[in-house]
Amino acid sequence: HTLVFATNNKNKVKEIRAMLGDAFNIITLEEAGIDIDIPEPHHTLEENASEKSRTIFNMTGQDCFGEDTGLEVKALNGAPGVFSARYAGEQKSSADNIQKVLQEMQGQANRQAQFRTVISLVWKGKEYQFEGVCPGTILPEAQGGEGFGYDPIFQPAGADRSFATMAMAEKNQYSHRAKATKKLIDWLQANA
Ligand code: ITT
Ligand code: NA
Repeated sequence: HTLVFATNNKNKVKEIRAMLGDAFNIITLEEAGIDIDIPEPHHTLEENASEKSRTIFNMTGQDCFGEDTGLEVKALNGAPGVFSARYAGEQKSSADNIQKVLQEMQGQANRQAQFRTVISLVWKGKEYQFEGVCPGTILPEAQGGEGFGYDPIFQPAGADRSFATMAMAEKNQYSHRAKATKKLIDWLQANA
């Protein structure tokens, strides 16, 4: 089976490909020759994930999926959440986003946070969603050079160091994305 993955984030592709094995083949937007930045106009991960998969389904008619991910920090009332990609501003980098969270978390006793991924699959024109949550804490400073995004400041529950200190296979033992992808794979194996 072949699915188009409605993303422009190469790290997401790597992490999900590592889990899919041989049964399912994913084609990136780049490989499909589709050059668009899909808008994320909504205020929930669910709606933005839907926007990604439906936009690509409407363009290609192919089975496809997209995902939206957010870092939800308790002491920040769930921020950066759905705004994770542009928390420090539209043109800012991951390093800027990390700096903003670290600054807002200065002196905060409650460091609890979670990553949440919502995958939206469009299969034969119908939509299905799969959620993955990874609980953890925001570290006092950035740590490690692996991964991407907020990985240097997020320590998953059950580990003693950040996602950015982990090889991908180890991150996938804990991660939000891996949990949502597992549900996607289970669904595909049962229904595809
Ligand atoms: P799409 O093309 O799939 O939209 P994106 O990078 O814009 O890719 P999102 O809209 O889902 O992704 O934005 C989520 C942001 O949160 C993303 O830019 C990263 O900086 C961060 N992020 C997502 N997954 C992460 C992970 O597993 N670890 C650390 N940071 C992550
Ligand atoms: Na995006």
